[in-house]
Amino acid sequence: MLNIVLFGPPGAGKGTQSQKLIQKYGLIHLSTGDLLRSEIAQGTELGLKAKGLMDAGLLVPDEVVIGMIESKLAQNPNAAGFIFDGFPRTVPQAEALDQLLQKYDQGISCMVALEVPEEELVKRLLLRGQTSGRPDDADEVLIQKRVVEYNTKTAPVANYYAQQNKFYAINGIGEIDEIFNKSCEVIEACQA
Ligand code: B4P
Repeated sequence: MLNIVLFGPPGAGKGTQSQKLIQKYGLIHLSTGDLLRSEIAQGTELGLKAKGLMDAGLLVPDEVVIGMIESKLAQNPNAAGFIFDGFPRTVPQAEALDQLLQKYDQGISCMVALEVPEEELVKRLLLRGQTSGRPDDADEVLIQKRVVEYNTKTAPVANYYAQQNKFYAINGIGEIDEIFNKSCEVIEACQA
């Protein structure tokens, strides 16, 4: 089993790299951002609650995202493995993920962290906002708020995996294929 946590600040390239990695390794893509946007699009009660927080650049409560991941794991008992994209985003989410995977006698193989400076993140997200229609990409103040949320609540998750010797950082600046190749090198090293 190969279970990868793809980590990084908003706009680091997690979604972009996930698409390439799932194809290469035959993994299931679990993006909590995509799952939440799908709940919003369907107008579910969960989606309605999440929308206000996401549009304000804030994290959705842990129990909501943990519940979504729990049901996705249960729906895919025979998967070759998973790419967790945008999850875990807090230390309690990381602890919950370890517990959920234990039920299936699995664990996280490694965390691949994409490192991108704040200036570049803002640039990328504003550019994406021109076509994505995502309210959270619409203005710089909101993007800065997401970065602050990342620095305070999400960045400590890197340490959680570093303590388990599963943390690998990659420079997230450069061509998409170049970053992909570096990610594959890390994944293959942690698989060996
Ligand atoms: P996400 O959907 O995870 O949003 P994101 O961090 O902006 O996405 P990502 O980092 O994948 O974007 P990508 O790099 O692919 O979360 C949205 C919101 O959902 C959160 O703010 C939060 O409210 C909520 N949420 C989600 N998960 C949660 C959780 N676990 N707990 C609580 N709340 C949660 O793309 C960015 C842009 O960069 C793209 O336009 C792309 O084309 C471009 N790009 C990518 N690689 C590039 C490169 N190498 N060079 C130049 N541009 C590049």
